[in-house]
Amino acid sequence: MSYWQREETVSLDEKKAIQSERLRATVNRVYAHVPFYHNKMQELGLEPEDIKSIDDLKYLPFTTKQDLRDHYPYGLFATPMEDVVRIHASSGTTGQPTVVGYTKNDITMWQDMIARCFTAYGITKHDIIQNAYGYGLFTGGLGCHYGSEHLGAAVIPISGGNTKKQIQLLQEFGSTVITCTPSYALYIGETMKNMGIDPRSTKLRVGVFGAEPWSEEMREQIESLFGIEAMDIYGLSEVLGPGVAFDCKKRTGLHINDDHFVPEIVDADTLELMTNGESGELVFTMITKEALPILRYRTRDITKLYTDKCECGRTLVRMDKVTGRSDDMLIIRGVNVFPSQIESIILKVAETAPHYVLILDRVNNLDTLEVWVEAREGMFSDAIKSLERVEKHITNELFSLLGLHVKVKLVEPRTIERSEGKAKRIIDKRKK
Ligand code: DLL
Repeated sequence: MSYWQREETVSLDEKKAIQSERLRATVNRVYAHVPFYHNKMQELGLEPEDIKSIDDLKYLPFTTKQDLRDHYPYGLFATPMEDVVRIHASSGTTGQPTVVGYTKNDITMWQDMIARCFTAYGITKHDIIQNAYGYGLFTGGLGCHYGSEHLGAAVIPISGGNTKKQIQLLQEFGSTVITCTPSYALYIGETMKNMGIDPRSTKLRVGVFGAEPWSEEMREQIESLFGIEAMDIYGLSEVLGPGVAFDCKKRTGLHINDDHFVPEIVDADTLELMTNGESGELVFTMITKEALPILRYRTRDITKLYTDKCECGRTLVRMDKVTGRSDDMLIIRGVNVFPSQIESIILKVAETAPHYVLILDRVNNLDTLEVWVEAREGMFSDAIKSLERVEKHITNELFSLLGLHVKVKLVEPRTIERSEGKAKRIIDKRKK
């Protein structure tokens, strides 16, 4: 078993000591340099000396995306701009983008976090990495790029999109690793098939997929489509970008790099701390970031934490695969539904392709949910009866999982919009 850094396997006592020291330093710094935290801590009657160890994390104030927006663009930075060497921003569908900054040390740390993930996936300097995450303000492209170089691998900076070119390079440059969103991987595989190219015929052996929720069923589909190992990478711009957490080969959850980002799980409504193994909103405190150290950032991602040691030897805390965000959770007639739950049912059905969209509407003051899913090639020439049979089967499966009647519509192959980055799976007509 190989690791990138010693900190991945330290004893829990040593980890606690590392975290406590780093937290104290961070709290001192933000108190001195970020008026937002200075004021918040004063309101709570907290002095930096009150935070003695990681156990005192719970006394610190939370930070939300709105707080970042309110201090747009650089108001929460803890270093002067002359020390900032990189700026990224998350697009966000509404309002201002969220701006994040990095010092030289932050970039070095980020490279190491990516190298940790890639090492756990079995990627080495001998690999050729086709980096199909978008380059630009999005953290995916440059984050994985610098990490790949740091590892010593050869990175192809193709960015997202340009699917025919992706396929050409996969074939001609001998890429052994591809990094992109899982939905884009499916799209590349599908395009290869349409061009008469077997997606299993390339040298690819590992895929590094993240930036959006994807189910275990989606993982199986991608693995069998390309004949590769599909590994999960998690992260968010406000905390770092890609590289906050990663799958290991044991696949018992994602290891969080908790010597840099300390996780907590809270009840999203009451903000009460949950115990390990309980599901709730993931919160991160960045204890080594220089430019933008955020205390108790509410991610909106829903997951659980596990502290027992993984068979891989890492002592980094694990979290469940993130299957949804609290703001993506659909509340349909009082029932909480995550798109990923629907995905896992659809992908088990042989007659459908892994492309779907959820359409929400309100009819006579009642929420309705329709699931449009593509039929596999050839299905549409079948009798209407067999289409109806498949629709009914999915409706029944969804009913037994969710207790909710969902209208399922099989649509013709290649009619649902494909994505080159994060997939858009929800059309909410109620918001109009
Ligand atoms: O998506 C960073 C990233 C780039 C991660 C490339 C992995 C690979 P944001 O655009 O700020 O950052 O979006 C962050 O995406 O809060 C999750 O809701 C979701 N997300 C990211 N990775 C995963 C994953 C990047 N592996 C938001 N599984 C996060 C599920 C994920 N959701």
